[in-house]
Amino acid sequence: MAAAAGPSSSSSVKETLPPALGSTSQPPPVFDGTTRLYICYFCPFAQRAWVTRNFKGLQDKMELVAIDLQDKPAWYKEKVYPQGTVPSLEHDNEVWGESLDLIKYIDSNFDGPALLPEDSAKRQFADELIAYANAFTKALYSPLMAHAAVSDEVVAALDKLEAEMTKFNDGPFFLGQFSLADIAYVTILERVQIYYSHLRNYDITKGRPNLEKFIEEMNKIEAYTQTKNDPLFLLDLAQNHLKIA
Ligand SMILES: N[C@@H](CCC(=O)N[C@@H](CS)C(=O)NCC(=O)O)C(=O)O
Repeated sequence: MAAAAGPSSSSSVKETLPPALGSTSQPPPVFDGTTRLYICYFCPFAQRAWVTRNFKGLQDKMELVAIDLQDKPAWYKEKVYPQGTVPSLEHDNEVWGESLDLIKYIDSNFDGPALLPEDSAKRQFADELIAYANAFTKALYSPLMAHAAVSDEVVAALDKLEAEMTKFNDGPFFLGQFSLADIAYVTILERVQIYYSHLRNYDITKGRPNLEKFIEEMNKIEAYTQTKNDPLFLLDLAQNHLKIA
């Protein structure tokens, strides 16, 4: 299947991103009716919501507010999202969070191309894949944070994704069409590919052609590529802040 083209794919102009707000920045006029997506430019969870927004062509309807997590403004927790994490979405006088819930919320409540298939078997599989995304993230990050070798659990988690990608035999995406399931994994894969390559000399795509093709096709989708960071910057950030090694 050819790369899916979201509305943002028609333009190669990179959106001008607002500067990240820190502890001395004024808050936006919260609950004034504007829909705002609070993110951090380097956060894989926030990136899921950001890709969803871009793919649905919501750039003009959902304002990005970038938070500087290294100098977090107190008002973010006090006025916007008591959990204090990104992403969160201010919409209709309420604030929604948790990236995997949020991407479903954005898909269901806003215009733009549907990011879940109609087919009920595929929808059920999408739910299963999305539900597994946190466990996958933990499986891949844990050995890096524990400074441990590539474990059987890492290999098994990657092999599981590789196998899931052929379930409906219409790749390169999990469900034939580009969907929330792809968004749930791609921002994590982007990072672990860099970390494992640099820190373990381990290529996560080696012997996993579906995964390799998936990453290749994702890199043709502008809604995603516009949210990517420099690989070495991500590596440095994770080494310094997550203490991965
Ligand atoms: N389970 C949450 C995790 C969100 C999360 O942990 N985000 C991090 C940034 S990557 C965060 O906001 N941390 C709070 C902080 O650094 O103060 C989700 O999926 O939305």
